[in-house]
This record gives sequence, structure tokens and C-alpha cells, in this order.
Amino acid sequence: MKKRSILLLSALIIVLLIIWFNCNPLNQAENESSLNVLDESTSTRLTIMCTIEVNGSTWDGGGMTVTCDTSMGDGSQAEGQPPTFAITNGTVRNCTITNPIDGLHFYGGNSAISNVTIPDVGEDATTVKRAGTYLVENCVMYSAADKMNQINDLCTITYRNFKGSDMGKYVRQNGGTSWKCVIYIDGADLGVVRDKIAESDASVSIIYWRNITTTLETSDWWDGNAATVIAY
Ligand code: ADA
Ligand code: CA
Ligand code: CA
Repeated sequence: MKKRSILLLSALIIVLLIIWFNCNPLNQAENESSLNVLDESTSTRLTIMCTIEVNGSTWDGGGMTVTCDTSMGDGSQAEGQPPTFAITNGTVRNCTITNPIDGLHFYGGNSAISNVTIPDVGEDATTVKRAGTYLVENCVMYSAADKMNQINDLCTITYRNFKGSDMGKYVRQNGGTSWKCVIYIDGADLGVVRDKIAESDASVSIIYWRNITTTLETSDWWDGNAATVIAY
């Protein structure tokens, strides 16, 4: 009888120890750090459940694929969906993004993306959200239902050595805006463009371009009544 009580007591102590270990607040920091990561099984694929904020640093994917969980959005033409990356004075490079939703957003400073591949663009691929100086280089991006690159604030932005196809517009300064942006398109193999290479409603904006190939008729490359367009 006494033996049985000791056994039961031991079992109870073991159960209590297990519960304590799993609920221990000291373990919570470790649990929280895995909240943003669903699948790292091969360490080449990262599924995220919220935007990756890059602030004053370089995020180098080392060739990995980043996928936005469908709970974040589906990358349809609905406005206001979250981006995969929000970049402030930083750089994102060397990754492929699947289900990119609203792609990569620039929030100021000197920011850049390079070697980013998006096989199937979502609502759009890159967006200038705040004033700054930006570089989009060596990127490969396909299938934008409407815009590939959107500009919503003052900036100087260079798109260099781009490869892609199947888009409505390659670059669009936000419709109806009159502030100045300076756009450089330096090397773009655009394949099929359905509407315009670049469009801006601001007469103060300037588009510099060189080394562009596309199936679009040259007379349709630029929107008729806006920015100054200069081959350089
Ligand atoms: C459209 C829309 C803008 C903005 C933009 C974007 O042009 O009219 O308000 O949402 O898309 O950033 O995708
Ligand atoms: Ca849009
Ligand atoms: Ca967008």
C-alpha cells in the first residue's frame, strides 16, 4: 500500500514538472521567436505570417524562397494588402518571393533591392511609400496584372538590369499626383507590356531611359501628356 502511494506521488510530481516546464515563462522568448516562421525544414524556404521589416540593415536571403502565408492576403488587385518586405534605409537581396501580395515597399532613406525574383507578381511588385532615394537592380519579375512598379511619393529611383514579362505598366507614378520624381530605367528586358512602359501625370517628373527591349510599339512606350522623357 505504501509502495503504491509512493508510485502515485512520483507520477504526480513528474506530471507537474512537465506542465511547469512547458509553461515556464523563461521558455516563452524562444517560443515567440518561432511565431513568424512556419516552415524552415530545408532552410531554403521561409513562410512568413507578417511583413518583414528591414530597418537600417541588409536582409540577405542567400537564395532562399520567401512565401507569404495566405492569411496575409492573396495578391489580387485589391488595394491595401500588406507587403512582403517594408524597407527603411536598408537593402533586401538574394531571394525569390512566392505569394508576394503587395511586394516590396520603400519607406525612405537610401534603400535598395537586388537579385529579387518574383515569378508571379501580386497586386504590384515594388512601391515607393515615402520620399527617398532608391535602387531596384538585377531583379526578375513576371506576371503583373496591372503595375509592376508603383511610385507614391517624391523620389529618385533607378530600375537597373531588370528582366521580366507580362505586365500592364512597368512604372506608374500614382495617378493624379503632381509632385516630382526622377526615374531612371537603365536596362530592362520587359517582354510583353500591355499598356505603357511608364506613366506619370506630373509635368515636373523626368524619366531617363536606356537599353529597353519590349514587344510594345515604341509609340506606346510613354504616357502622352506628362513627364519629360529623355534617352541617355
Ligand atoms: C492604385 C491606387 C493607389 C495606390 C496604388 C498602390 O494606383 O489608386 O491609391 O493604392 O494603387 O500603391 O498600389
Ligand atoms: Ca495598386
Ligand atoms: Ca500596391
